[in-house]
Amino acid sequence: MKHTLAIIKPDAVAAGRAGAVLAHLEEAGFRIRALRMTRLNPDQAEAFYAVHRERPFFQSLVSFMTSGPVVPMVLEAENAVPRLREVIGATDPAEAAEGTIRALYAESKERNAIHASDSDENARTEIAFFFSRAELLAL
Ligand code: FUP
Repeated sequence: MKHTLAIIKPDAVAAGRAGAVLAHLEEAGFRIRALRMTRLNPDQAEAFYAVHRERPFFQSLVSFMTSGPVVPMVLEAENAVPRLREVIGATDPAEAAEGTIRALYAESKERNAIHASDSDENARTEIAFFFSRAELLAL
């Protein structure tokens, strides 16, 4: 699978790091194939993170993800899903490898700068969540 979904989260956008994150992704070899800036409402954030609904951090995560604009995008590379997971680093920036996006730009486990799909199946679902079939036909 050549495509995955990334979201630059509200902390990184608010900190003026969206451009730096995009540059990091391009330098890591990803092609940006679709991209927009949007702001999620609570229904959208809850639906996107539905698998985490029972987790103790769920409401806080929804509140954070709706706190400001986000930048969802479709990225292309060979083995896009595992490759992007490497480039973003661990969920907790304290555990993220040096030079990864989260090591560089994340503030905490919640305010961690970027989302990336964690499986090919989730990548398909998450890409379809943000981008229409018409937009994706150009890919
Ligand atoms: P990841 O796939 O690395 O984004 O991590 P998870 O799927 O485990 O978690 C999804 C999101 O939940 C994270 F990006 C941030 C949030 N989260 C918390 O806010 N607190 C936690 O303890 C764990 C995750």
